[in-house]
Amino acid sequence: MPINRSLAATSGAPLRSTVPHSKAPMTRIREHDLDHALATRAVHAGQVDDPLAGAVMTPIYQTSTYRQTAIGEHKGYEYARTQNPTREALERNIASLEGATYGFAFGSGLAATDTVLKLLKSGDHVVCGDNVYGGTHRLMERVYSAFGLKISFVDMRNTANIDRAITPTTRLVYCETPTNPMMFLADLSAIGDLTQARGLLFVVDNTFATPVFQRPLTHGANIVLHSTTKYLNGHSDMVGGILVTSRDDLAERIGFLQNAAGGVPGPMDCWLALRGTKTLPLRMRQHDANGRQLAAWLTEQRQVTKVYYPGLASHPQHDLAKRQMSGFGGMVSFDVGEVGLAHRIAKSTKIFALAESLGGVESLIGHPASMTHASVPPAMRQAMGLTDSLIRLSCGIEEAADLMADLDAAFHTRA
Ligand code: P1T
Repeated sequence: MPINRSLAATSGAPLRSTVPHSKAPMTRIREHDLDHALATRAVHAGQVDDPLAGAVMTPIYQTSTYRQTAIGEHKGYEYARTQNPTREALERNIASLEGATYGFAFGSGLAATDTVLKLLKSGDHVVCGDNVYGGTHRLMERVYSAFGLKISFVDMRNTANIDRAITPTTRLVYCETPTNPMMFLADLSAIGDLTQARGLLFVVDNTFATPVFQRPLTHGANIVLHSTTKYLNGHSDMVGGILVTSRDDLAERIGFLQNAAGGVPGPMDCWLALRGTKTLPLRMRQHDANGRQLAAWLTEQRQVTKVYYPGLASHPQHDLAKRQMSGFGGMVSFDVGEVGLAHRIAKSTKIFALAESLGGVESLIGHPASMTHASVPPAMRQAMGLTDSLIRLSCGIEEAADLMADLDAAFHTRA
């Protein structure tokens, strides 16, 4: 089947807006955006050709507004907070990869999480994984609790913990799997069944696995969230987030919030993310291969007391990982049992850059206790095994042997 990317197929190119002011803008995939296999969709889904010059790449519509031919007469684009063709291409592309109907891009992953929490109201209760990105924890605890949301943080490795935490005011279950940085898994199908039976919203942050390795909507999730800053962009050159869903009612409300609260990304960042997703399946293969090799190598190092990677047969949830993921990715955490050694390793690598973030082509090393998860209370960190001697690796796409040699040299740096 030919790939249809005409602008008319995108928007219907109406002369009059299809989005009345009272209605939310909703970016919906077109039927043909679900044609073909994932790797083909990564390159083509959601894109539009440039109607002016026929540019093969979706242009960056770097504009804040659009000319109207008469009052209320336009091509479906009025103001760039509400609609932008580059953003819509990205929203359709990632919705297609996740098998969703609608996509909504935001200025950061946390802005996407913020929008999820705005679906709720004061007094509502959220059951959230106890191990989530530190910023997600901080947003819930330090921002939304002041607006009357009640949050319970539970260990989602055991679905029964979620069941036990549910109260009559529970509205939402918020889950990361694999988790950042402990690489704990949650059983998506089991939680999908539970939330459906209890009438709760089920939101999954799929940033670590990406749709290449895991598609939460097929397990009963209602909304999938990404920090597009990470693997989807893959080149560490923008910050963004996205929500995708197939539910019309949720799409309408998220679209309303995207426009009403305005946490949208700029077109340049959307374009960078869109360029990234074209190579996502290719990059994930190499991240995964490097993740597997490095995790296995780490288990053999005498300085390493523990390795956290779902692709290891020794991972307590390896069977679940094999069931719900088709690859394990490039994130590996390990403990060296001694804070001083962790600090020495983190500052001594040459290829691995000591930096926040993850998912880029370049390898990064991080110290979660003082970096990404510094805002999580120390007692909570300790309880889940997130010690001060834990190191997190984002394995890039470099040669695995070079990465191992880099770590090996860092392991042997003298105090
Ligand atoms: O940084 P931002 O684009 O706002 O995304 C937030 C976010 C959401 N979900 C997960 C799983 C994340 O890892 C993040 C951001 N994480 C880092 C910056 C980090 O180094 O872990």
